[in-house]
Amino acid sequence: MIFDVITIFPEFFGGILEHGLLKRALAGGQIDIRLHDLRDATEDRHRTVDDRPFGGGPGMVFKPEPLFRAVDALKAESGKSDFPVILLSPQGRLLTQAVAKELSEHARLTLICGRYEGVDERVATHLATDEISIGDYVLSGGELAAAVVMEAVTRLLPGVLGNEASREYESFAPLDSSGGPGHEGLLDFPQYTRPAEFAGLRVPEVLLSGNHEEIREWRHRQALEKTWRRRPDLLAKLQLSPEDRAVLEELQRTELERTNDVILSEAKNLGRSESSHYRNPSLRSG
Ligand code: 4HQ
Repeated sequence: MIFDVITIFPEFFGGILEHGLLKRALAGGQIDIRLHDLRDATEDRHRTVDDRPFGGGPGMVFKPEPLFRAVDALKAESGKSDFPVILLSPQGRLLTQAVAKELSEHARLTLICGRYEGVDERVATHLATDEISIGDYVLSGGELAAAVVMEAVTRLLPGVLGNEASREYESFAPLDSSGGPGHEGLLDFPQYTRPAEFAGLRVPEVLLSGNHEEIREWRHRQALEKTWRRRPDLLAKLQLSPEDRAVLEELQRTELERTNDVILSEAKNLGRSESSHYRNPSLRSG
């Protein structure tokens, strides 16, 4: 995979290329990251990349010409023009594991990093083939977002992860991994390591039991329950087994009972604090 990154801050990427996964993938030849200083695609003496917004308003906007020129140079150099050109922006489609997977299937990706108030809209409409956002918050530049895209995509490339199996166990593992030991779109089950007791906190007994079948079931149930509590939106997209659906129905029932108990005891407390005249006899406690 070749990543072409267009930025006014190529030095920004120094650190992340020298550590961890990206460093290893660079060394292993699975990826090449080519940093392009947008100012090299300017033609004026001051290497101008920005200008004031038409219509007024604060801040500056990236001019279209240097960006079009920079991408044209990549097309000329590669002899191709069919690679994705991605503008990082909060208006883009959200980066998900599925989007990362889709991007990882290309041989080459161009990432455009904006700064300031944004980028002339003609870049989004007539140069970029895709706009991607890494989340609903505001960054000062596209560089961090580009780094996130590169990391998420690189981990999916063949031969990059030392342990090919471990990816399957994680949150957001590909949905088509059924049949394997994967957790198919669920959040991670909790992990523990030694010591078995720390500050009075014990590791769940089942994990120390050595019973691998029970451990597998426990982990799956933990993943299911955590996903149900924290990310029900993820569950809605999954095809659950009848066993899993039974587990969720049971969770729902016990949760409902708990809520009812809370409401009932609050109602009783209310009754106690008000005049006995208005007290509902059915709520009166013993
Ligand atoms: N940006 N996901 C760059 C973002 C962003 C995001 C705001 C992109 C500023 C100039 N990019 N502009 N969120 O917040 O990708």
